[in-house]
Amino acid sequence: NSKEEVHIDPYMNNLDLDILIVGAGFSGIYLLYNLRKKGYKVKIFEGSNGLGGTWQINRYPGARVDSDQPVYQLSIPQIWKEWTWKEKFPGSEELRQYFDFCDKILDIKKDVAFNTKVIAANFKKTEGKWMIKTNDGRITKAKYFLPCIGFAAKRYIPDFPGIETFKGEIYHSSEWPKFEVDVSEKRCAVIGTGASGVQIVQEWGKRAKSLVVFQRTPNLCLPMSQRNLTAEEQNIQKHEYQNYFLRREAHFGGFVFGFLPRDTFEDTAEEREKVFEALWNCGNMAFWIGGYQDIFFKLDANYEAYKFWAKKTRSKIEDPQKRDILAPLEPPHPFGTKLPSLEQDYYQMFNKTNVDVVSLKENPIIEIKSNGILTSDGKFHEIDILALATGFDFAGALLKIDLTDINDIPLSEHWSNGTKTFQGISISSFPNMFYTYGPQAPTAFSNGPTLIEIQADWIIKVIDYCEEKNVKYIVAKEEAQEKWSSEIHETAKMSLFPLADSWYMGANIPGKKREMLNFLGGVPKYAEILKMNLKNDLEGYELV
Ligand code: N01
Repeated sequence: NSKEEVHIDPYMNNLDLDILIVGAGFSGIYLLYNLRKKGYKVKIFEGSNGLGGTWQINRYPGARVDSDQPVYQLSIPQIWKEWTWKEKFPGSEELRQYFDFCDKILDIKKDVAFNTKVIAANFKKTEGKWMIKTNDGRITKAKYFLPCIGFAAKRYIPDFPGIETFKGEIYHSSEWPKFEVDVSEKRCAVIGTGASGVQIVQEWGKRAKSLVVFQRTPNLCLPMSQRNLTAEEQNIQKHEYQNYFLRREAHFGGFVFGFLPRDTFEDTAEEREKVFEALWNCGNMAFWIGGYQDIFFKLDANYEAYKFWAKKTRSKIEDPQKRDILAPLEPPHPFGTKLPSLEQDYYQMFNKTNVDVVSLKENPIIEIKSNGILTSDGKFHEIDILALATGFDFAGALLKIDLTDINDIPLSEHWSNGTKTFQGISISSFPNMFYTYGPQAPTAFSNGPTLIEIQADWIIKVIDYCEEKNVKYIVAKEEAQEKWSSEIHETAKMSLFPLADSWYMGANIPGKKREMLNFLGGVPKYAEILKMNLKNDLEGYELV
C-alpha cells in the first residue's frame, strides 16, 4: 500500500486506489476514517448527496431509529466525546446532523464522491484490481472493493394492478421528497405495516384529513420509551461509553442486554408474567431479544410471549373490529420472527375517527385506480396521497451492482439458486471484495453500528495482513462458502423463523428463493468466528 497520505479529488478521472468503498453510511465512514489513518488511498462513492446511508434516503415522516442511545453510534472517541444526542431514539433529522458532525470532526466528505452510483464492477485477475464503473461513465481502479450498501439498498414496490395509473402523490418510504408533504386536507393511505409503515402512520394519523392503512400482516409492535436526553445525563454517562461499546459486542443483538439464561417454562406462570412485564417496561427491543432463550425455538414458549403481547396491545385499541385486525387473539406468525417495531402511539392512532385499517388478508387489493384503491370486498378507497412502505429486497442489494467475478461470471448467476456467501462478508470467486451489513451475517438481528464495527475491524485487519504479505488477491474458497451457507440453513431449520413470511427469509419478494438470509448465532458468536478466522491465518480463503 501507499503508506504516505495521498489525497485525490474523488471526482477525478482514472482514479487508481488501494480501496474503494461504496456507500457513506456508518460502515463507509468508519472504514474510510480508519483505513485513511493507515495511509491507504481510499475513497467512498456515494449515490446520494449526503452522508448517513439509509438515514440520508429514508426521509419519510416520523423516521427514527429503533435502537436506544447510547448504543446506536460509532465508537470513535473524537465523535462521542463531543456529540450530544437530543433523544433516546433519535429521528432521521438528528441522525443526519450526527453524520455531518462526523464529517466536521473527521473530515470525511473530502474523500467522498457524492451523487456517484457504482453501476458495475469486475475483478481483473491479471492486474489484481477491480474495475469499477459509475453512472457518470468513469472507470475507477481499486485493489480492494468494499460495498457498504446495507440491507435496504434495493426498494421493493409490489406490482399492484393499475399502480401506474394513480394520479395522486405516491412515495416509497425510501424515496421520500425533501420537502414536507402536506397531508392536512388530504385523504391518505399507507400500504405496509413494517417499521416504516408504523412510523408513517404515527405521523399521518395526527395530521391527515383521513388515513387508511392497508395491512397484510400485523406488526407486533412493542412500546418505545422515547424521551429527551439531557446533556448532563449524557456527560455523566460518558466515562462508561468505552465499556458500553464493549458490552454491546457481547450480546446477541448488539445491544447491552441479552437473552435470559433459562427457558420459558422453567418459570411459573406468575414468574413469567413478572418477567414479561419487566421486559415490556424496558421500552426497547428487550421483549424481543432479551427474554427467555427458547423464544425462537419452541412454539409453546413463543406463544406465551405472544399472549402477553396481545393482552397488552388489545387493551390499547377501542374498536373491536380494528382490534382483531391489528392485534388478533391468535398469532399471525411466531412472535419476533418478523421484526416487532417500537411504537409510541401507533395503536392510539386507530382510536381516532379519521384513521382506519383494512386487512388485506381478507380483502386484498384488486386494483389501484387514478384516484384510489379497490379492494376485493368491492369497497373503493378514494385517496390523494399514497405511501408505499413495502420494504426492501435484502438479498437483491448487492445485485443492484452489475458485479462480475474473476471469470467474468455475474453474481446474479452465482446466486440464481439462492444466496451464498462466506461468513456473511465475502463471496467466493469475488476476490478482494468484502461487504458489510448484508446477507448471512447477523444483520437483521443486530444493532447496526455494533455489527458494522466488528465487520469493518476485521476487514481492516485482513487488508493489513494481505498487504504485509504482498498478497495479490484473497478469495473465499468454494467449499468454505458451501459449508457456511448450509450451516445458516441448518440452524434456521431448528428455529421458528421459517414459519414467517419475512424479509429475514427472503419471503417478502415474489419469486425469490425462500431461505434464511441471516446468521442466527448472534453477534458475539459471529465476532468470535471472524476472530478465529484471522487467528488461523484466514482459514477458508485462498491467498494468491
Ligand atoms: O419494510 P418491511 P420496512 N401487498 O419489509 C407489506 C428497518 N427499518 O421498510 O408483512 C401488501 O418490514 C409487508 O406485508 P407482510 C427494519 O430492520 C428500521 O417497514 O409482508 N402489503 C409489510 O407490512 C425493518 O425490518 C426502522 O405481509 C405488502 C411491509 O409492506 C426493515 O428496515 C425504520 C406487499 C414491508 O415491511 C424494513 O422495514 C424503518 C403487498 N404486495 C425500517 N408487499 C427503525 O429503526 C409488502 N407488503 C425504526
